[in-house]
Amino acid sequence: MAKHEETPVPCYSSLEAVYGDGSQLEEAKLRFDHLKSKFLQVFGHPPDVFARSPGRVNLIGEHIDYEGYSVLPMAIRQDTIIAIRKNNAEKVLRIANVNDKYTQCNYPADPNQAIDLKNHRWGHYFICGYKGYYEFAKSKGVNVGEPVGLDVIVDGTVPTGSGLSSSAAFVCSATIAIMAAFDVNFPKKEIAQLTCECERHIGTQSGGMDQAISVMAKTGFAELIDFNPIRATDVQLPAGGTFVLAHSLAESQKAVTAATNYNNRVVECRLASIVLGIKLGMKQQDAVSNVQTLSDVEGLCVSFANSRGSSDPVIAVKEFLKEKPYTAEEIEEITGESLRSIFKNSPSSLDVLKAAQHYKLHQRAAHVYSEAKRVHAFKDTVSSDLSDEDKLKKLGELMNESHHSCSVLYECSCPELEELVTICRDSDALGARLTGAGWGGCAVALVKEPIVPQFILNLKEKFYQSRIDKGVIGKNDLGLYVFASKPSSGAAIFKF
Ligand code: NG1
Ligand code: MG
Repeated sequence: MAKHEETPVPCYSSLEAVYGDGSQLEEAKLRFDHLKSKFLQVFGHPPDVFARSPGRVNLIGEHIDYEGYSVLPMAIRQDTIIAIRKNNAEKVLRIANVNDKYTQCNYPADPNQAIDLKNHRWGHYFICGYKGYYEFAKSKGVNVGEPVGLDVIVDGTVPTGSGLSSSAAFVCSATIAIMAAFDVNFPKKEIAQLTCECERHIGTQSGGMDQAISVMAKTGFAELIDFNPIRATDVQLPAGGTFVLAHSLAESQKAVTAATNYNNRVVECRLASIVLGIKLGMKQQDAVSNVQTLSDVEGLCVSFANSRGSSDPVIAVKEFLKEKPYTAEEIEEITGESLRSIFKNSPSSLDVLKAAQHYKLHQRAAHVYSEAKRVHAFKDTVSSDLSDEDKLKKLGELMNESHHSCSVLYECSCPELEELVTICRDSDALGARLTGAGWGGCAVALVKEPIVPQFILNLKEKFYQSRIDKGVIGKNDLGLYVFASKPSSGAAIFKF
């Protein structure tokens, strides 16, 4: 039997295969019916085909996917569904949304168009998928023909800016909808790779976690995702524990703040790896040309650690990267090349250099190497012969350590997330951490199943009530911001 990731995105003629037969199915039926009638109303004809792709919660392994390290997310039930139809009459991509907050975006049907990053629009994410499809199809020798118009309506339930990957749910669903409209399909792992690459058209130098889990998830399992090449291994979580997601109500606008947040960290990691490479014996020029990520120099770091009787790459970080932030001049002194020249081919990195005061190489590298280890400790704990109770306790501890590292070393938390994580722990979570890119968005807490209702009540009382009173969120909307989540299924196509 072909491996799950080698098979194409499944195509169904009914919703049950994805949404089960419970209350989720009823909700899905309403959404798909609404999407269909809205499509007819906006475009004057029904859609041809639908695609869906879910958001995700990352359980552990934060800000390490782009450094080449494995991560451990699970898909959530919230997703993006898209209705699509080719429109041969006009060479226009008309992208509408069921939510009036997002006004219709029109783009030319031109796969080579540049995305206007200075004017961020929600429809840009669709164009990422559009460009990605053409780039990939051409590389596969598919005869793509002349571009045609596309009519599209989007319905997303993944809260935006919440670290639950609404962006990847949108990009993956868009790419798969476009493929379905053109009647082509590819193995899931290839779609995971192509969507990872094409989401970078939005200007963030993201890793591939979100797209990989959105495309390849399976009901009932979290997945250990490896990169280069992308691979997913099922992880069956121990019985008796539930992951609860809670929104800090601080929105993280990653596409807009990339130069000081997300891309800044990618640049710092690259500089940390080049400096480590040089300190560990590489020629300056070799390091600058060949070292991209901390995983590229891990071998050197481990060899050094071995000489000190350890196998922990953090030993090399402690030895060779000073804790005090580096100035650009200090790094240039070590590399023998200007930072502008090192990043000359990456406009978004040049934006980082313009905005940066200094570079915290020690802290970022220490986070990445230690977080990469925690992911494997998490996976090993799950498959160990400990009792479920002991497993859950250990997983909670690893989540707490991960949060500490994100907060102190990677500095991707924020006051609201700190408050929320503390409240989760005070409310008897086994562990709690920020999830996703951070700087706002959600926390994920591991909670013993029987206390979940009480846990949610505590969060309501200690975190949300004052915000409800101030009108930050509506009193009936709490369920949108705090909910228990089970591992849900990955991308799918629907033809009815
Ligand atoms: P979110 O939380 O969806 O913005 C981002 C990246 C991931 C990963 C995490 C941090 C994108 C599309 N995704 O996720 O690749 O690096 O941050 O672990 O930018
Ligand atoms: Mg995102």
